[in-house]
Amino acid sequence: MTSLDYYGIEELLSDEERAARDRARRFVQEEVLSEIVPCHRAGKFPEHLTPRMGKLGFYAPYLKEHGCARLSDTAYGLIMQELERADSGLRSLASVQGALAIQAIHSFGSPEQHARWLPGLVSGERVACFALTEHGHGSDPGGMETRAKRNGDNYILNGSKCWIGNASIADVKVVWAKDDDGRVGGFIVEKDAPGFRARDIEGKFSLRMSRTSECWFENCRIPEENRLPKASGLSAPLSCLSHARVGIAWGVIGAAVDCYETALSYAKGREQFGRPIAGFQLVQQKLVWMLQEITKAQLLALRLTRMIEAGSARPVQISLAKRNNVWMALKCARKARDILGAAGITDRYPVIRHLMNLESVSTYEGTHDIHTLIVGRDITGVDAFAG
Ligand code: TGC
Ligand code: FAD
Repeated sequence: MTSLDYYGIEELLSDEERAARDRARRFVQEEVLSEIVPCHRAGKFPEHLTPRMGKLGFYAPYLKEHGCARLSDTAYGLIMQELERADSGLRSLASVQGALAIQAIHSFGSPEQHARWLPGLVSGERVACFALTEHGHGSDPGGMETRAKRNGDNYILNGSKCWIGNASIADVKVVWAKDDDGRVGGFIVEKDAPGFRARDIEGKFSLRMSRTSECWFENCRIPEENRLPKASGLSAPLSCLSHARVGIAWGVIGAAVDCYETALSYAKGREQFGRPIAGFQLVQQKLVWMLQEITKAQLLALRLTRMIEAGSARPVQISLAKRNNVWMALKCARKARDILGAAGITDRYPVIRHLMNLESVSTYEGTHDIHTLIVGRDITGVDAFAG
């Protein structure tokens, strides 16, 4: 299958990276595409894909231990691109399970915690969530109100979280809460922990093929050994976000390419005024804009993961890539929908679904404007978040 590659990015990839991408592409074509429209309409994730994606090594594939795939960061990005080409909800599952939950336990857990939780999560036999956002604290997670109070050999968790992917079904919940010293810590809440309850958020027009929940902790007792010992302060969850934002910067290219290819093919086949609409200058302008911005986004994403592989990337550079590439993909989806005319509002074509999904992607993992201010702080030295 050919795909948009105007500047020969293919030549810059290793054989292993191409193989990882092709494996993900095959999985999407053979096992996912036929499921998407019914699942999207029903507002359900095809749960049987969770262990299948684990088997294929899609969760935190850049990690080298605990059964992870030991691939490059670029290969990770390419896998996310193929998943999001199908649906942002599919990539989201891999982001939450891998780059957020597995990453948190891997970075901040003890060897015993690694052995206890990582194998089941990497294989996808167990489902994880990453609970940072609260009802009253989204962009400012540092203001979180959830508390973990020490009580003998336990912690007592009180508070709530909102907009959490898979929280209602997760076997392993990575929950961020402040301890008695007011420091942010990471706590593992296991399935059926007394005092935990969750409810799925209904009525979503975006990311419908993904479960999103709100949840509450009411005197939820968890043993001391469920605290991640190396997580101390807000930088712990924020460092996990960096890994997921890299996956998003690559992933949304997949959604944009799908929109571009759908619009190009439609424009060549659709006739108005006696000729294909692809021949009209205004339509060509939209298609060329998409091609141009996708190509720039590909080069940005590739350079970013090459810097990560070399150990030289800074979190602000990840912010810039997340910000630019999601913005680019949303604009592509919007232009593609326009080119499809009335057909663009139905799920006979993937474009309107990508467009709605990308609205979530623009908000989560730091909104477009929050990333503006993160980069703005870096280049000006002035902190727009300081009160
Ligand atoms: P600030 O002072 O900036 O930072 C606090 C401490 O954290 C460090 N830090 C980072 N460390 C590692 N990686 C990063 N990306 C980091 N960003 C900051 C920082 O150096 C500092 O360390 P220290 O040692 O000095 O304490 O804190 P602030 O309160 O001013 O933060 C503001 C801001 C905007 C940067 C931050 O809070 C932020 O990123 N807000 C956006 C929130 C967000 O992205 N939430 C995502 C929730 S998870 C999610 O959406 C999952 S959806 C997944 C899916 O389905 O795909
Ligand atoms: P707010 O922070 O209330 O922001 C509202 C508006 O105000 C935005 O436009 C924002 O840019 C703007 N704004 C805020 N502060 C400033 C400022 N200082 N300057 C200028 N503008 C500002 N979270 C998790 O922890 N785990 C998950 O698994 C998860 N999954 C999600 C799945 C979906 C589908 C969605 C939609 C969200 C998910 N989130 C998750 C939450 C997500 O990270 C937050 O929605 C996001 O961080 C924004 O927070 P908010 O929605 O509370 O918006």
